[in-house]
Amino acid sequence: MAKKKTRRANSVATSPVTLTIAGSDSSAGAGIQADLKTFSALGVYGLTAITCVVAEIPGKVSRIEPVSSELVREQIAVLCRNFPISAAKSGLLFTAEIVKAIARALLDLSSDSARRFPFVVDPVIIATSGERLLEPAAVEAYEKELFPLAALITPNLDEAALLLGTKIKGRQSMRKAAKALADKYRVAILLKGGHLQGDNATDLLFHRGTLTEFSEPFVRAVATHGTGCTYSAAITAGLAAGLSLETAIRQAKKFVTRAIAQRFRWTTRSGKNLDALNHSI
Ligand code: PXL
Repeated sequence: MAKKKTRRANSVATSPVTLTIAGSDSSAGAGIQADLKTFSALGVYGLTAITCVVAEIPGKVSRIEPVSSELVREQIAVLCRNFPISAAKSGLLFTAEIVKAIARALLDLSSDSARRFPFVVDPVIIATSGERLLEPAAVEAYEKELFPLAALITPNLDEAALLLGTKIKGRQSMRKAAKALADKYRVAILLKGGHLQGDNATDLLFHRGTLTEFSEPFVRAVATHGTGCTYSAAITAGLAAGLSLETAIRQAKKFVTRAIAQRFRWTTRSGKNLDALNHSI
């Protein structure tokens, strides 16, 4: 990742530029807020295109409303026309119409080859808490329009099971699923096995016919959300800084593991724990 430099007062800086296209999480542990904090911690400048606004606390979504698809598209268009974006990611997109608007905005750019950048798609369908976050019709729009534009797709086990229409249980079926997804969508797949509890959280990258394993100690933290957002944002930051896919994932996995291990905790008056990732690590 880019190093943070100590600079004299009043000196102009430049930095790799990233873009996140995602939802706003009012509790700021996931979504756009997690992405921006991750980008800052890793020394890249983050731009944002907001897709929807979520009123929530960790573990409980209270209300979601979309931004108009025209406004989503315009945010992406003005940013891409003007900033030297090196890598982008998507997070919660909420509706099929928004998924399609994003695909169109990115396709408009790709006719200009100078503006092409790696695009990491975190297919946010189901939150860590098990809550469904994406309208069902949007899955088909992802498959037809957005996955073909991706350099990497990062499903968790529930999302992978939904995309493949199978159950994924155990290491062997995880390997099969990563390969099946890569074959189905013809793109690199990072299948996150965090929800398969064990001593390690192991993820599998299937890329150009090769399977690579990424393992870090599993941190038992029940109430954290935004781990997937943080992970894909950290990968995007690494790609923007010029790292290979493997190195970007390896460093990102270490970053998200530390952010969980050093999480914040507050207790509500009713005795419930509110946990949030710590991105300032
Ligand atoms: O963690 C998934 C997620 C992504 N994006 C937004 C969210 C959440 C979970 O709550 O609110 C905006």
